[in-house]
Amino acid sequence: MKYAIPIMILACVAHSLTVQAEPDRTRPNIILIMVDDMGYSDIGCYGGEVNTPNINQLAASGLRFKQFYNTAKCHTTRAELLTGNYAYSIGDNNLEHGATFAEVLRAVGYRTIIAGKWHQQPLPTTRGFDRYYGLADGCCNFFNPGLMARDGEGPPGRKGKTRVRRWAIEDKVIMGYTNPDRNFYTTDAFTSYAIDRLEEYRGEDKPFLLYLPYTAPHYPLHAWPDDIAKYRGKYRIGWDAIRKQRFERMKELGIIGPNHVLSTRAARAWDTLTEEQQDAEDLKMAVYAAMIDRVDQNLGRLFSKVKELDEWDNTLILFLTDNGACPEQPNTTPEIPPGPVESYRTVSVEWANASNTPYRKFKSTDYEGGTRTPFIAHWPGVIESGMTDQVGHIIDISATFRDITGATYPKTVNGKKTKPPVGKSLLPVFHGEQRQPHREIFWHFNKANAVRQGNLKAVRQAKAAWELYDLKADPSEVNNLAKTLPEKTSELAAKWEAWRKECQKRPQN
Ligand SMILES: [Ca+2]
Repeated sequence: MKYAIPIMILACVAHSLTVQAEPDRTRPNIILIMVDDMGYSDIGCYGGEVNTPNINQLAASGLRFKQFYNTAKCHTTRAELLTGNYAYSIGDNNLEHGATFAEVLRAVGYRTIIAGKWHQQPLPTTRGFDRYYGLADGCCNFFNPGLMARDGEGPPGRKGKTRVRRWAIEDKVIMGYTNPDRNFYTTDAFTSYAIDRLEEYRGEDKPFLLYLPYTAPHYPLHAWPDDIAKYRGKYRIGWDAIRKQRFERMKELGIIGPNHVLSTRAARAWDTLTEEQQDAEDLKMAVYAAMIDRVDQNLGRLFSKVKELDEWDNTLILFLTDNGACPEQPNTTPEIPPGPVESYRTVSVEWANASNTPYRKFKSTDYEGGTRTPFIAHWPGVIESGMTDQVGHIIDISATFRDITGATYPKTVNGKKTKPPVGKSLLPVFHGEQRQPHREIFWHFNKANAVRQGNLKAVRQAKAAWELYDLKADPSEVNNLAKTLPEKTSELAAKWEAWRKECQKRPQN
């Protein structure tokens, strides 16, 4: 017994050293920016030709992740990002067994603001956010999310005649929101709301959390004419040339390495199109680029505000996309070209393929073209500029916030027990250290399934046979190893099935 006390003391000291590391600073402000359905290589700092100087500047003085993942779909990404747990583990549409990072951070004194796309039930104001403005639904018309035509305009383009989009201002739902101001455009409006809130809370003795999930560049293709004009004609070289150009630029930047190859083109060769078709395709991609350009312009406005408030040096900024570029084709106004409020158009499959250069496939699949996201972390004085190959996932973001602030994950939220979160803090990576990686990372959306263990990844679509890729030797997923390594393939498939069963277990209240 005489050694019991010293051993206990040693154990306590060891515990405090490993678990209760001091946070870097006293609770920085946090801005989490997410774009919607944007491909891996659209922005300049990841190899794209779209003009994104503000995001590029963030990347130049921040950390770029080369292997960071989302869930390949809008609402599941939001569920996992917000709660730090897998979507089907906590309730993918209502987060009923998870705590949002707003709930977590508000409990340690944060002012919590969201402007943009929520895509969950119920509203953010019931899930830890003090203030909300935006689209509670999945997508909408950028100029007029409602049903009513405004003076001088035709009826707003919509996905379907019966489709009414859920909008909200604070805790009030508005089914079909029409703003009479002809200068209304969602990307601008979300940013203005965010800037106004930062101004409103200027001088408040609280750090802020600003979650800014933009709806751009998700369809419909809507942009201001001046922004479209900057890109009109630039895409006449076609998707084959754009893919090659991006691939070379990504190699030059170091975003991809010597083992990357350009995956096979998704569909039509550009030179099989008529001149008229090529012109129509050029317009589609010009509008898409203009939408991303507009996000960047708005981030310039936001960053100026943060600097004016003298908060820039104490603000962690994260930027990512919620899933890969989208091949869906709900073109409900084929007779109206993309751009204006009356249209409802999408990019072609081939452009989505180019957006995901060099990776295969798209949104809603668990191939790298669906799940790999550009991810930039910027925090003056803490994060040094550079790039990292360390693998991360959006479930890690909530864990990172808790690690930085010392906040804890509540055991219950709104009377429901939470499941313990599975994300791991990115703070060691921010510090330039090698972190202990996840043993496995899992994906599941609808018919898309995948698991990554080290560099090996098993993936399948629509219950087809599992495929196996070595992402170190073959990051573009062109060489299926399932027949060469059948035992490993089966082992990973079994892990995925076991994980799926674990997700279905819900805590009993
Ligand atoms: Ca999306």
